Amino acid sequence: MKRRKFLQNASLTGIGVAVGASVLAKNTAKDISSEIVSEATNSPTTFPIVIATWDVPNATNKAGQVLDEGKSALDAIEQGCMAEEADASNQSVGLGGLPDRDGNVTLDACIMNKDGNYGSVVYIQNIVHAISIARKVMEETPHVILAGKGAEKFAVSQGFKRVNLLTEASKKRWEKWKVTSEYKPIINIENHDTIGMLAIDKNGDISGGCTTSGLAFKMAGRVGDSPIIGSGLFIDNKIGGATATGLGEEVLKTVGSFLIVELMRQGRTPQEACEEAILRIVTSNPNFKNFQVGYIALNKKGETGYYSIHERFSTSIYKDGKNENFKSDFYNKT
Ligand code: SD4
Repeated sequence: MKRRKFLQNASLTGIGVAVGASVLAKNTAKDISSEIVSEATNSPTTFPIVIATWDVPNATNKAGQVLDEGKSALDAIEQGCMAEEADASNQSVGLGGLPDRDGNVTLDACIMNKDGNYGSVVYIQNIVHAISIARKVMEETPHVILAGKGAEKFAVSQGFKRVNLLTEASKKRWEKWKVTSEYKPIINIENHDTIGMLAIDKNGDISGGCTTSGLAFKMAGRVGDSPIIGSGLFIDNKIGGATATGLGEEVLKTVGSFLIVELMRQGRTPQEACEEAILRIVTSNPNFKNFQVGYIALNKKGETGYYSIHERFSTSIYKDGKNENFKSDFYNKT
């Protein structure tokens, strides 16, 4: 069982934190220094490239290998995400994901290809590879989203096996949580978390995917941003792509990934666009000190960006045969 470290913000009081005008002025997108980020990841571009949320070397390595074999960005996304879904030690994705407050592990995932097609599953249970079912929804059905029992039935009809996703380790965490039943956003889940992944293949075509078990101990029936087009993920093969991690409700309210792609369309770099999308959240929600959101983005030139509200967000990048993890710059420096 790998180490998992949950960091809770010391100021998790449940009381909203007022944001003074001076704080916001100090932290405008223009002021934020991103030179280190840019130097680290935006050296002259060769394709393919994979970028994913958090420290997920196995996932980016797998996706990178698929791309190095000459396969499509879509294949790389599916297989990269599958690596994380199969890893029971990642308690935020697939097998071993933390359950909702009733003890059910429910998964959300989506995938988007270079042609602007999209497939998604929400609130699916008992199937490990939600990302593959999302792809099947995109490729084998006339729909874009399947939910719950219908999604599970569709998965079984496509040959996927039913599996109990609640591992002993996740069950123990749930039983411990039930003692207080206190529901608080977790600022960071380092090491592993929801995986959002973007890839550009040797032809310069972009695809993306996002897969998660959602927020631990969520209300039964809750769906987050991850499977929702424009929020957890958006791809426009002419421009680039973006994907999100963190408190899905905030990403949904600001349609974060679509916003980032639109900002890139208007000429922002991926880094500037991620910073602006985070700024959009913190300026509209004075409670931002109590939750985390992180974005990653990739443009058509192969430039990458990443940014979060709080520290300790990171991104994994596979590029030029190297698989590296980079710490993200962040908004809340106070
Ligand atoms: C959700 N955005 O369900 C996901 C959870 C996540 O880091 O990304 N956690 O809201």
